[in-house]
Amino acid sequence: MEISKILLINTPRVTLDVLNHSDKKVLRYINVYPPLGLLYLSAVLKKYLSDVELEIFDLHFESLKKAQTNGHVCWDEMCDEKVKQFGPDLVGISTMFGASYDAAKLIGAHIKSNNNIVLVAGGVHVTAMATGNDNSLGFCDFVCMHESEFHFLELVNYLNGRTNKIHGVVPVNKQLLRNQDDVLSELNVIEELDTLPYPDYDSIDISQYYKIGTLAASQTISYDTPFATILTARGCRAHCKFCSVRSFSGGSVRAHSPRRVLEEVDILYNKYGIRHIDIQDDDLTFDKNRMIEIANGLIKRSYQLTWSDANGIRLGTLDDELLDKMAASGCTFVALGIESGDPDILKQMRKPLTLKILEKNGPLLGRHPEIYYRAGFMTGFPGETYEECQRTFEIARKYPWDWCQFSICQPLPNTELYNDLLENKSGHTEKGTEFSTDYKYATPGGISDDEDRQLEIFNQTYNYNLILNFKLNKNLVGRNVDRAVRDFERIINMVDNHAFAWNCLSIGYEKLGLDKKSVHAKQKTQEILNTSEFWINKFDELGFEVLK
Ligand code: B12
Ligand code: SF4
Repeated sequence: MEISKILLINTPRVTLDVLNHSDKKVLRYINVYPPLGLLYLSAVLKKYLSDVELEIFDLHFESLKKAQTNGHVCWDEMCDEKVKQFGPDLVGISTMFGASYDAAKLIGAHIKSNNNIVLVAGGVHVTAMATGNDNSLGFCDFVCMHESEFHFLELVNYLNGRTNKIHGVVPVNKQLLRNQDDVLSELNVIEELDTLPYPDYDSIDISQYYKIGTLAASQTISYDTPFATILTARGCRAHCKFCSVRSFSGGSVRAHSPRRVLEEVDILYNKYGIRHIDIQDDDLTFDKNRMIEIANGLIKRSYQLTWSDANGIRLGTLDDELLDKMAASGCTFVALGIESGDPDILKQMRKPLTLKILEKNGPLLGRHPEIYYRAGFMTGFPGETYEECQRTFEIARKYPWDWCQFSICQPLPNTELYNDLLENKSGHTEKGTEFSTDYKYATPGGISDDEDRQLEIFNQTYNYNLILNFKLNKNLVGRNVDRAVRDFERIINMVDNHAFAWNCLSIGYEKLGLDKKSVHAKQKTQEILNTSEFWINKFDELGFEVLK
């Protein structure tokens, strides 16, 4: 078999049900990120294999585009059409998280069943599945593990008979191996990131992404801002128990040089007209001087360009000098992983954060309000009590971030948390993948059967969200009403019947002197309350007054 044509597919992150049955307007606001991992793979393969043709098919982007123009989305048909038109010998599928794993399995199995094509899967989630010898991998022939630029290149060379050994690959279909010991267990780790070519931005229509969807940091840019994503470094110094970065990328940070980062920004800005960049790093500010050098380079360029880090920066790495530089260089949005307000839970999580760091650096944010801060909090960590959870709420209330994002603890495969739960409990854990998609409350003994406790965690978390982000929204009570209004407008774009958001909008518009809009928002609130007992009860339970 000769591999001369490769098709790389970005797996959709939303279900067919959502694509085909949602309000078209809502689909416009779904996150649609350029498939950065596939762009790196494409760049490396094109650099080293001049006789192989490669195309990227961003099925997430194409599905959303089709659904928004009233087309019926059928992945089988879309893939069949693409496979027929391009004629690949090998198809690569990316599976980043549990949420897209089912889709990857369906698409992979469909393509394999109808064609004589080698199917390769890669990405964080499938790496975790293969590490755990999960029995759901039958949809592919090989899994390329971890960062796969060179594992994938070597695999293609192996299949083409140019090498006899492969690193970083799990063979699912062993018949494709010439000898069973051709696979070596060591990984090919990319130590010097600058040796990688730039992501192959030419292989997708990157300047069109902003027309189809949004970024997680989109509240600080207008919807007509062309955006892209970059990765300036890989890995993270911390080892939070619930996070898979360490097991995927190793325990240190490998970084591109500031020169190289700025060159990539130049290309995105000048060649593709990009005006906002979201940085995907897990530990962007691991080296303050490096961050300042990048920021200085951006300032010097005087581009009409903004940037964000919605993946998360460590609060403990920030200081006035750094935040000044970041803001001056166009940073509009930073996410911060705070997770808990309880010192013991923070320790158990191995979060690189203490109450002391919070006390010292929390107030910093208020001194740099040009940047929008979204703080992330996790509830329901195994064994967490109601009172410990309540401390998270107090901390969330205390510091001047713009938005608090609450999530219920979700054990991700190939994390210490997940492995502990597997060890401590049988029953529910026979099928390990259940953890990855479930949002169930977890205890140290495994996923809880206690439905009352699950419900309590859910209600507590949901109520925190309604109280802190709506009823007591710091911007709405006077700090930055424009910013608050933008947030609530964004919410009703996605959830038109959110009565708290409409009530907040009526308050915000009134404060801004936008009387007509305020009246409209009041009417909308009232309309929802006329038909929804749920919202009537929530206003009542949380003591939120409807603006009359
Ligand atoms: C951007 C991002 C998102 C974006 C979407 C990105 C996208 N393209 O669609 C958004 C904000 C929407 C998002 C959402 C979520 N995310 Co996210 N996200 C990321 C983030 C920060 C960056 C991804 C990235 O671009 N990486 C850079 C590229 C270069 O790396 P890569 O994609 O991994 O690709 C490399 C390899 O994986 C491999 N590879 C990848 N694909 C393929 C395919 C083939 C064929 C081959 C051979 C190799 C290969 O080679 C590539 C090059 O080295 C990662 C963290 C991280 N550092 O990766 C988390 C991460 C992927 N997300 C994660 C999670 C958990 C989520 C959420 C479930 C969070 C939540 N609780 O809501 C949601 C998903 C919700 C949903 N229903 O869709 C986890 C996944 C862990 C897991 N096993 O599930 C990660 C790893 C973060 C973490 N450590 O916890 N996310
Ligand atoms: S600091 Fe963030 S990226 Fe690093 S290990 Fe913890 S959760 Fe993961």
